[in-house]
Amino acid sequence: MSKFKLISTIKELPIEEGFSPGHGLCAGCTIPTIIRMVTKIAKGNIIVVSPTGCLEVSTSVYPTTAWKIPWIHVAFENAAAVASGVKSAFSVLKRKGMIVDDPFVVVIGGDGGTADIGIQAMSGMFERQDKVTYICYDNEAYMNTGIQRSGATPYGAWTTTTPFGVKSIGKAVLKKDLFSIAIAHKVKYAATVSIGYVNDMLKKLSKALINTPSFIHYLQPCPTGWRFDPALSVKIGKLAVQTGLWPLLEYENGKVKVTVSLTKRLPVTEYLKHQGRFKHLFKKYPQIIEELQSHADELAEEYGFSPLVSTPI
Ligand SMILES: Cc1ncc(C[n+]2csc(CCOP(=O)(O)OP(=O)(O)O)c2C)c(N)n1
Ligand SMILES: [Mg+2]
Repeated sequence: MSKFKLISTIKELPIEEGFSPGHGLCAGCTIPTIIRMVTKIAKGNIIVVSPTGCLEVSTSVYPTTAWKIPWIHVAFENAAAVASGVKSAFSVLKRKGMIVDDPFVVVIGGDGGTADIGIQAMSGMFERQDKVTYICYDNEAYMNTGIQRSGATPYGAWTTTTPFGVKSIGKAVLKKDLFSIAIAHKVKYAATVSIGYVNDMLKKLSKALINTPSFIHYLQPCPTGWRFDPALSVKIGKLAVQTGLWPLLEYENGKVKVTVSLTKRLPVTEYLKHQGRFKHLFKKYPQIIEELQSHADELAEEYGFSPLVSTPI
């Protein structure tokens, strides 16, 4: 990988595509964006492994495929294990002089496949320090099966399995912290990314490919499951960051640092109000909004963000 170049702007990306537009993902879904980025950064020298999820069902309907690079669909439980096996097979070919450059091996899976069903294989892969990058696109529920809650669904959110009602606020427990879980394994590199901050994302994807094992946690605004206008995906990705609910972080050389610091922090309502999955909080459960604000305030204190501003930026 000696010729590998760190990319930090869209202009530097090669023109060749690793993923074609003929897929069935929803309007406003930004999973294709991160895939196009990572396949371009790798200059096509990449093998992707995916568990089941929106990405898989929408890009590989027999007899078609949207993938222009080698892609393997496997079960939830073994995506990371399969990736480890693929990487070690190529390492052996390289050691024997049969290939010059072994490909980047990347798992791209949803939050259900990562935080819940596939976490054991991912943990093993990190613990063994296998040279694989794991990207979790986090749309905060089991979306392709009909919007069921996952371990990554946020506090207070409606899903079909966390309905709101007289006695229910929606999901009653907090979102699982995948970034910290990855760091606890002493991975070489981990980062959180957002579609609202594309250059930050490009830099982090570049670093993640060459500093393995690595973990990228991508907040994936989902118009269908979060109930918002598909035109707003990028705006919602930005608002998640600007309210302090989705801090843009990076872990390398054993330290966590903030990559986009907030000089103007918005109230969490600016993020919540666009999304139907939080509508009941405004009508019936204002105390949950206050709790979410306190959570954002705690994160702001931890990461040194500014006090709240009351008007949108
Ligand atoms: C072991 C197993 N359990 C359940 C399923 C059914 N199933 C298919 S996709 C899916 C949800 C995946 O959620 P996530 O990983 O968040 O991906 P998304 O659909 O949101 O993209 C489930 C439960 C399955 N295929 N295999
Ligand atoms: Mg999901």
